[in-house]
Amino acid sequence: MRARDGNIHRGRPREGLFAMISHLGTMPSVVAGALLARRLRGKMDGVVGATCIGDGGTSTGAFHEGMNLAAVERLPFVVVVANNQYAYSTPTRRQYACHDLLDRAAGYGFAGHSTDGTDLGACLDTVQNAVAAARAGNGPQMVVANLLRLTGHGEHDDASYMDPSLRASAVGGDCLKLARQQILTRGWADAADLDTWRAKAVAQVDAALATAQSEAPPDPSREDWNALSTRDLSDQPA
Ligand SMILES: Cc1ncc(C[n+]2csc(CCOP(=O)(O)OP(=O)(O)O)c2C)c(N)n1
Ligand SMILES: [Mg+2]
Repeated sequence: MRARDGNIHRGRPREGLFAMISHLGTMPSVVAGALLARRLRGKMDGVVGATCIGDGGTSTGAFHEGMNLAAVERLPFVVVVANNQYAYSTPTRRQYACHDLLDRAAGYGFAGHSTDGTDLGACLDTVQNAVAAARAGNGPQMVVANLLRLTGHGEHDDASYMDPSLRASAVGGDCLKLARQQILTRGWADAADLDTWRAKAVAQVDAALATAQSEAPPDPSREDWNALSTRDLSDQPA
């Protein structure tokens, strides 16, 4: 990102990867719109559109509009909700009044799937089934993965508001540690490989950080970096 933007705003629209929009709830509308555009051009050929969102994001008006459009148009659309029990500091009991976020799937006309968000294998199976169902013409699919956000929302948030009993509950496992265990148990990779990949990733992050920190700060009147791989899709400096 050349330190110019948050690390989740990159995209490659020509390859069908849209840069995430920070305004919560908008991505379902963007993905549904893209799917509709493909259909109108007669280019569906098995394509499935997917996006993910947090529990807090599901309360926005934009989320509702996107979900409704996807359902009415019966688009091959998959939305994965990471229900991590908090939106910033807002606990889920202050976020929604339905029993389970999955209850909303039926209201929208989506098929619903619940999964243990701390279980890598369960997540892979659930998302794979949802994608297959969407691809097979069964309309939009909503996956709700339950887990606990073990840190704050961002670096600035120490998560001191978090109910400590949640850590000991079924959702409280550390996804990364559990995934490592599962990968080893299932023989998908061995410990030496995992350690090497981790060390390589850490080195890459350290190098990127050092590069970003050694560069001059961006000059807004000259800077032409942008999050999209296709420059013609964004405004250029005068
Ligand atoms: C439309 C809109 N309103 C408010 C915000 C500010 N905001 C950013 S993240 C966030 C909480 C999101 O909660 P959740 O989706 O559960 O994500 P998590 O905190 O678990 O990462 C809020 C309110 C925003 N980005 N967009
Ligand atoms: Mg959340």
